[in-house]
Amino acid sequence: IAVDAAKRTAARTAVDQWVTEDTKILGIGSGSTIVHAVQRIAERRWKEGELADLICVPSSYQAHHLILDYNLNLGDLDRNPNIDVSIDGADEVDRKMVLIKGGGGCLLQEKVVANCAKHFIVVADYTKNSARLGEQWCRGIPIEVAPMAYVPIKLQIEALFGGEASLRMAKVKAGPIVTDNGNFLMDWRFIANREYDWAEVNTAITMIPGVLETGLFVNMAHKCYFGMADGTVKVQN
Ligand code: DER
Repeated sequence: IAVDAAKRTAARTAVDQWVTEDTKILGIGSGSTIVHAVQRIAERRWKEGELADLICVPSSYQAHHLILDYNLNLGDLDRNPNIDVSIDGADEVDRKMVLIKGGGGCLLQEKVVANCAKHFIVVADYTKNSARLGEQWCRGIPIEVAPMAYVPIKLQIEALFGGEASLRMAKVKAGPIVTDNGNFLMDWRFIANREYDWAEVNTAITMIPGVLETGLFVNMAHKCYFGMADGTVKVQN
């Protein structure tokens, strides 16, 4: 329960600091932490009569339904490409603010929405706060790929950077997970004690034909709010 309480504290703190009456367009991330952020926005909208004009742009079907469930104004990038603030979770954050995202399989739209935002704010519990990537998150770096290309992509990533890239299989559906965009997901378990230049890795993997997006968010996060086990919030810039 401590982890969920930490997610809640981080999310509510970030919303109250970054969503003001001047915030016109807000990007909504995906996962469990962002639910607390949307609940805080809904509380301020419907209990405190604030944020009536706020437009929320989703980064997944989950975020889309979350916005509708709380009767917030639903936007999209066709009409609202200039996002003021985007708030999203992360699977891990290192000391240089490199993020691993995609644990929930929504990394492609999340990265697009985050890129459209003037400020990209990450909200997370203390288990995501690492000195270096891989310290706590052991499921590897998610990569969204075109279904027909996943084997050559696997071979090329392993040849370039070592480790093992595997297709993410569904649990309550036979076969591989299919993303909101109709693609496959791979998880690349990199070599734990090897020093990687994550900007270089992100670029190299993204350039492999058939790769749509990686879950490496390099130089994107503006601030990260970590909910700590003692109920406090630690802010990392
Ligand atoms: O899949 C994602 O990118 C999610 O944002 C994930 O990174 C965070 O999910 P959580 O808030 O449920 O931990």
